[in-house]
Amino acid sequence: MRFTVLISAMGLLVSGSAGVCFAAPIEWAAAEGGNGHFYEFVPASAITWPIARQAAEARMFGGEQGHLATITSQEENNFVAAHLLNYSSGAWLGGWQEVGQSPTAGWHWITGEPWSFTNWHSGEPNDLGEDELYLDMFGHAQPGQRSFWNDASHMRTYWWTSGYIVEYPVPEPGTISLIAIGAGALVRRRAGRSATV
Ligand SMILES: [Ca+2]
Ligand SMILES: [Ca+2]
Repeated sequence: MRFTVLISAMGLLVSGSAGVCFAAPIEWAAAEGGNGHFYEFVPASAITWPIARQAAEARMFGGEQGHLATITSQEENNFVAAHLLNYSSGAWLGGWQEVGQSPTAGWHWITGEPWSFTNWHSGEPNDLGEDELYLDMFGHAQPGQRSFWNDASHMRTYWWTSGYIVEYPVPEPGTISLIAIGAGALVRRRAGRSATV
């Protein structure tokens, strides 16, 4: 928990210096029943699922490559919704469906994890008007539907999807302490600078 707070504080520093409101990766810690993975919401309006997937896989944290988040339990869904959706009207996740299936069949996670847990909103997945083969999570744009899932088209962008959620595996040993040290140095440098002006 203490570590999560430290990383979150670093996220605030990052957002403050960049002038962009988003959080740095936060840990779903084992002490909270989590898997030790890190998650972040990346704002990107008018982005399609394939581009979001590429962008997620280009990101690194703790020496590990990211990917669109794979939500394989209610607890993981709850964590993501609680910690990341405040920034998002909705977000792409790492689920996809084979072409030519019924709306509910042929779904996979991009990591190859079993497709066993789902959190579809009522009436979803529905292939609304066309094949909708890609997964998004509703956010604050739809208060009554927040944290529930929708199938959507890879060809389109959506007003309720303002970015994507990236998941990172457990960091490589030693990388987090370096990040923490870097954050501490940044705090000291900023504090010193503000004292002189
Ligand atoms: Ca996952
Ligand atoms: Ca749909």
